[in-house]
Amino acid sequence: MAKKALITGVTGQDGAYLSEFLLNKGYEVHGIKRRSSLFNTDRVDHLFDGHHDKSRHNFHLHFGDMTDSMNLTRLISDIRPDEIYNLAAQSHVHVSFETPEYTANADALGTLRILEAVKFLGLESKTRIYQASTSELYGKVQEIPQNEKTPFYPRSPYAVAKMYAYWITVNYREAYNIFACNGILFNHESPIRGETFVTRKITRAVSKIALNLQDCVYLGNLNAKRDWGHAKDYVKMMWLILQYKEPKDWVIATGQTTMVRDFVKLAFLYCGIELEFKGQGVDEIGVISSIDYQKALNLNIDLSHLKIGQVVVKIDPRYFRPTEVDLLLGDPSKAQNELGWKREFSLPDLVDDMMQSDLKLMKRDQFLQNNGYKIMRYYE
Ligand code: NAP
Ligand code: F7E
Repeated sequence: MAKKALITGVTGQDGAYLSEFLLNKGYEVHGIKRRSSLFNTDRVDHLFDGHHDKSRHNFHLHFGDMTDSMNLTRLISDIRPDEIYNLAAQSHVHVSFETPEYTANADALGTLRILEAVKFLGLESKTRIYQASTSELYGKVQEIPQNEKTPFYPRSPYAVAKMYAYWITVNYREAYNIFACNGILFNHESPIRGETFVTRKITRAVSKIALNLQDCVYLGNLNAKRDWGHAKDYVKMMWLILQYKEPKDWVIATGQTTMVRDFVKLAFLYCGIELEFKGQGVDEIGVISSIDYQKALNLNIDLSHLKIGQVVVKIDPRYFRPTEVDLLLGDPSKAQNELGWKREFSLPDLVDDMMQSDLKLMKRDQFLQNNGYKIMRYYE
């Protein structure tokens, strides 16, 4: 019998990669998606063959919501999963300042609803639970680097909600003997990262600037430092965490930290554009300092519309947060020693992967624009 996995947040970045990973391992995968007035399954459409094709029946989607206890309990009762990966969340830190109550409901109480359903249904000894915890728990960091023992100091409604989820997971493990684990994952990105997280916002904007579809990108705090890895490497760790001999909480990180400003430089450099930053605070600007036209031509990009000295990065204070997390740097030693955590993607590999994908998408937009179609504006 194939193992059954239930993934909340299946339509998100991690949900999509994890589904692919588990299907390749022979799992029967069930995902919970929200009803939406527009299609929201872009990231998993390639895995879904519809309800009527009997040849590939390992991937199932169910309507549901983290704010609906009855719905979650019924789905868990019907599916009786061996493993639950609780990935669903209002996951945008900045947005959590605008929607703090909803964020707490989905991210904190949503986790409780999953745990309580497993207990209520008597599945404590059958169902293992992975909780998507986060480096945001460390917030105003109490030590560098951060490990499993570093005290938490959350700095946003998102992080505070995730702190409740972290501790309720620990509590249900200790109180009811449920195999429930926290993966404290540091930032992980990919070509299918949500468009308003900073890495994807940058790779999309740089691609548009290189293709003459946009002049300049507006960003917030360029000094923030993040420990960025590739989501493909991280979903494998979610699975390994649930295969370990005992339930524990784990830091998954690269052990390297990079400033937002340097990520911007790497993304431009991919297209042959070198940047220098001038000025300070809200007046800081990113200026083109050299152009490698040949490197761009090798990517089939014509940079003749760009000039040395042109400003392509500006600051917009609307992207500043009321309280910021300045520096995250994870210490993944425990996962390296006990889970065998090793990653395939370095930071330059990640930038290359994202830039390659976004250039392809933006070339499609360029083609549409040249043929008279209006390109959608995205809120960033
Ligand atoms: P994501 O792309 O934002 O995906 C979030 C998923 O949750 C989406 O499928 C979303 O559905 C779903 N969702 C949101 N609210 C929901 C609700 N009320 N009911 C049901 N589903 C809901 O996030 P991600 O980057 O894949 O991250 C996965 C998880 O890991 C999240 O819990 C996040 O907080 C956590 N995490 C992420 C990172 C990271 O760097 N990516 C690091 C640490 C922890 P829609 O598609 O309909 O919006
Ligand atoms: O911001 C700065 C911003 O929104 C990273 C989520 O997946 O990872 C993610 O949270 C940094 C911050 O991710 C812009 O101020 C500058 O310091 O990409 P982000 P995040 O807040 O780190 C953690 C681990 C999670 O758990 C979350 O779910 O970049 N920044 N300028 C900007 N950020 C955004 N979004 N947009 C800007 O224009």
